[in-house]
Amino acid sequence: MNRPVMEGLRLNVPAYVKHARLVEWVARIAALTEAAEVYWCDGSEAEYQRLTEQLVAAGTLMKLDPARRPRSFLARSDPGDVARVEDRTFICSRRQEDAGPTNNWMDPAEMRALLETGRPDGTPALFKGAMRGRTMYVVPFSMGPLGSHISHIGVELTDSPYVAVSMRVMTRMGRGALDVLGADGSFVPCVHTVGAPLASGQKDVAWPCNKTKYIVHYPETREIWSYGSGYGGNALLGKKCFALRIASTMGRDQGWLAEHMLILGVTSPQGRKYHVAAAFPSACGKTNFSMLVPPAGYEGWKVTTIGDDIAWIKPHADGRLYAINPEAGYFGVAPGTNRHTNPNCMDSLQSDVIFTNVALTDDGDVWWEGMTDAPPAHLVDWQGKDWTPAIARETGAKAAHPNARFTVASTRNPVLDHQWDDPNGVPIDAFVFGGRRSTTVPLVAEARSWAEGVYMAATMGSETTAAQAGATGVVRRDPFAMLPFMGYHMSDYFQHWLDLGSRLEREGATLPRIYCVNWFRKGADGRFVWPGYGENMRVLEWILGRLEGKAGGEPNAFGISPRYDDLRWDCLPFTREQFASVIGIDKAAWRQELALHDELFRQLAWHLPAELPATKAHIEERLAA
Ligand code: SAT
Ligand code: MN
Repeated sequence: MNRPVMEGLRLNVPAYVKHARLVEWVARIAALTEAAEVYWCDGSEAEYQRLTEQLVAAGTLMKLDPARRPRSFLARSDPGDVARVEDRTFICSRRQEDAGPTNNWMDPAEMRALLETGRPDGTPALFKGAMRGRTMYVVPFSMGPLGSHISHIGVELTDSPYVAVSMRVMTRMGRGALDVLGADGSFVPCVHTVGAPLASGQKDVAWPCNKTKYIVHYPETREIWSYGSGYGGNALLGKKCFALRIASTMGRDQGWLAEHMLILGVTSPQGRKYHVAAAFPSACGKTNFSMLVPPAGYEGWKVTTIGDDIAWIKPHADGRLYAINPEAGYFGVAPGTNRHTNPNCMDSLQSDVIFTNVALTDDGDVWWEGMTDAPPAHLVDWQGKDWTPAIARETGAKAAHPNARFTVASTRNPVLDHQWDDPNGVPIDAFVFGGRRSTTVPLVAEARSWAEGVYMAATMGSETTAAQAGATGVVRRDPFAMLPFMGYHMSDYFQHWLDLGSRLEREGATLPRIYCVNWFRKGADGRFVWPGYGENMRVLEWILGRLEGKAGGEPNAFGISPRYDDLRWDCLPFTREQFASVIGIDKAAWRQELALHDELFRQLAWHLPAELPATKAHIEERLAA
């Protein structure tokens, strides 16, 4: 193979790389960004060691105490780079209506001028020279088990070694992915720069980034370009950018689903196993649900994790939908995680973790709000400042940023499902959709049909969290928990779900049932009524009982919900009154809720499937009855 050597820059292509188009693209991006060096990641343990040591020397990572938190690190981001930036995220489809009203859109030619080629008025392209003084890492990765027919390959070019090491934790990264790619396999090209070129002799900062940020997707050519941020979904491009925004358009074109869903296995004491895929917005407990510990009274039940954030779901020849977790690690919210809310997660975090924006204890360990009842007497907060409970009382300063994260490999999880890496995936028995709603939406409701389930998912609302930049606690519609992650028009996506369901039904398949849940209703005292976490097992058991035709329920204006006696209450003091307050349908609240659904449908009027307003009319009739 022809191995290009550019002037002043060796591409350093390893002998095992056989893919000419990949090498040409690497050469083109290295030339555009004027990277000082090119390094191909092989994904080995030795490489991870070397890069993390280099990051420690650069001050980006701090090594935690090797006895308390072996092989673990703390990173502190720039205070201006702490979350996903939805207002800087673009879907650049050729036609604006294909991006839809819920996405930012720019004409692809205009965006390319801005990022790659320079504008007619002479403004230089943002990526021109953006990696000057930095190494460009070539990061090949597989989303999904290596070689699985459900998986896809991506290659990220990044000038952030923090991103390179994080991608090793979060994906099947390295040589194995290139082996799957072979000489001419297809891959999703992902270009990432922190947008902080270094002049010769200029000293670097611990967390380079740029105030200007662009997270850009070209759905037609399946490309991702990300500028200016080093954080999470803005920078680990396999995650939201590829596995949701680009993959959703691949799924539309190819007849499958890319969803913001955890996948769990649940096994009864009799040994029957089911698989549930559940969608919740960011920071609403997907990781906790996927690692649920069954409570007292549920001896012999087992919940195992396949994935905690993203599911790729494809119809199989047997008529069922099979899901894989495209990721290989967890990028989860630390604050609020503790031995009560998620003991399996706490166990996963004992070693081999990269923490970002949590607090540092005086003995070289980590802490975050909610980790223990009482905070340590002294900490260094996520911005590197002294923190004490007294300072917190006075100023309200949080020790950890509310969106502080851990990055850890799935294989650290003590309840990892034995099929988590199965190339065939697992067959899905039920879909669950849940928002964070302090009122209105019941604890659980079963859809009477696929279309009613799509309606529940499409009209889902949730109170915003710290996972996205902007105000928190505001209810916004978040259809399928996909609002920030859709790669095309939301209405076409609803249609895609409906079409897939009717196609499978026509073919005689038994579709997964669809459920809507809400763990977050609050009482008059402003506190959550439902205990949540492990107790969610009771709802899960009801769902499985419904699948088996054993559990009772009562038809409601909105789906079918359990009566008090349809759930098992062993070992949980939870009164009928409390239950009524989390399951009840308040007619006045629902009239207001439906008005909000109308607002959503008006916004999405273009291509909105007729089934949705029709389903709404049925709900209205039942409310009036
Ligand atoms: O930063 S991420 O987008 O990866 C996390 C999230 O919001 O779910
Ligand atoms: Mn997520």
